[in-house]
Amino acid sequence: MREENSKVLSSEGGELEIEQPGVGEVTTAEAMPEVEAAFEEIEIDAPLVGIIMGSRNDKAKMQPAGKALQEAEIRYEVRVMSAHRDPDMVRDYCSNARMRGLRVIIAGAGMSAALPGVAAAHSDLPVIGVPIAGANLGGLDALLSAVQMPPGVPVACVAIDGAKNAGLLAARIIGL
Ligand code: RP5
Repeated sequence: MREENSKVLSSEGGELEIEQPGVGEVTTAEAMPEVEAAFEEIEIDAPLVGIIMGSRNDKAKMQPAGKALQEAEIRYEVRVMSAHRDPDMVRDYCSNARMRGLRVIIAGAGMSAALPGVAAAHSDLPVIGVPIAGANLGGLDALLSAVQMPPGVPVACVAIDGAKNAGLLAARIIGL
């Protein structure tokens, strides 16, 4: 049995008394074990890490992050969304991330890699940036974009094409 605000919830079934402070009334509520079971299942299956990337073409470079998380038995999800091409999608995903149960966001992008910074602007979760090497500047463009964040909007940045370390770091953050 656990207390949550003014409610007393039981996982053992049976009728519960719910006292509402200030009202002075005592009402009864029927326990709904099936509903509680459904919520428990959601918690069990919910991913803890969101791996996002700016393009489908980044997938191969980002795969080691997923592999590291898989080896650490940490659930994750993968989404493609570009800070420049899909700004609304990035905003919605990142601002809902904590509510959905995510605890870390890994954001990989190449060229002018705004995705990690934009993710950190829309979420207070730890964001790990992965700068991805493009055709022209060897990833220096993406590295500087991810690492040169202004004070107040933190992004942890791994090496160019360093997705494996992003996965390992996310696992360490979750293990704190
Ligand atoms: C970035 O621009 C992506 O992360 C990708 O690395 C780079 C090029 O994107 P594509 O033109 O290959 O989709 O937004």
